[in-house]
Amino acid sequence: MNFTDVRYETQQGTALTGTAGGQPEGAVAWITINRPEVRNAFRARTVDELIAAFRAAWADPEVGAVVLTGAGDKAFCSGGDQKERGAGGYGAGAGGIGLDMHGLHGVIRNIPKPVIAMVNGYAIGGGHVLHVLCDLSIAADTALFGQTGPRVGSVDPGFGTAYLARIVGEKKAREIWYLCRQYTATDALAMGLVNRVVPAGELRAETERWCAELLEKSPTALRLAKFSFNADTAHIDGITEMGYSALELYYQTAEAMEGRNAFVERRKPAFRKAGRGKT
Ligand code: 2NE
Repeated sequence: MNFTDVRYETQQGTALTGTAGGQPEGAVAWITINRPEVRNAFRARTVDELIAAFRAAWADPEVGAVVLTGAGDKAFCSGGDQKERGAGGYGAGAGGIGLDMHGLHGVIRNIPKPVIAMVNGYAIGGGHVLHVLCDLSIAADTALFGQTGPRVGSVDPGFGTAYLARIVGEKKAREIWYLCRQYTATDALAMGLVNRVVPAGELRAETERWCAELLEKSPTALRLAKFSFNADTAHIDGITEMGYSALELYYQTAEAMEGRNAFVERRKPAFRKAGRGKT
């Protein structure tokens, strides 16, 4: 697959920062969402490329850790591209809403190698969900976190909601989803949403150090640990399937389109006035 929206690179363990004392075997796969002009929002093609990139990392026996990040210094990912979204969803991609979110969430969870989210800026909406699903998150002190669904007429059901609650607790997860506020990296660290916060200029080096440590560990033990953690939340997969089916129907309503239109037109939405009828 030719990548236009995503960059895929591998870096040998011996070239990582923090390897002076050792020689980590293997390599790290760097997957970068490359749409900085829209704060690294994803469209159908981006999601398909991300899935292909994760599969490439999965298939490469040299790769022992994967890093997901965004291009530029403003955003990790701002979720679904609202300019591509209509009443039928996001276009021609797989999945009822035109984005194969279920496929992407599945490949992040099921790739048998640790995935680190290197959060270099906004992690918002469906982009926030991506970092939540990664095994570990390392954030720049400039990063901002939050969900926007109820503000833009959307929701990320299943892992986007239920798995977030596993991480930060039910009360906090509901606050994040219902109020659609933005949280600083310090807030995120305090609620256990990220593993580490560093000055923006040190983000890459710190992430490389974590990768170097991972490469020194037994790949099979890491794989078993990851699948063992996953087993406890595997049932959420079914809710995700059903939730995206419901989302497909919701996107066809005037209420949902009002949220999307208000974002694009840079105004406050009037959900009740729009009503729940079909567009
Ligand atoms: C990310 C955020 C907070 C950044 O704010 P700021 O002020 O730094 O930038 P600005 O001016 O809002 O954005 C810069 C450019 O990027 C575009 C903007 O429209 C703007 O374009 P121009 O006016 O320069 O032409 N842009 C940013 N985010 C975009 C997006 N998601 N889609 C399309 N264009 C986008 C701020 O931009 C923000 O809040 N963005 C929207 C976040 C959002 O609501 N995402 C979708 C949530 S729903 C979702 O992701 C989802 C789901 O719920 C279920 C399934 C799949 C996906």
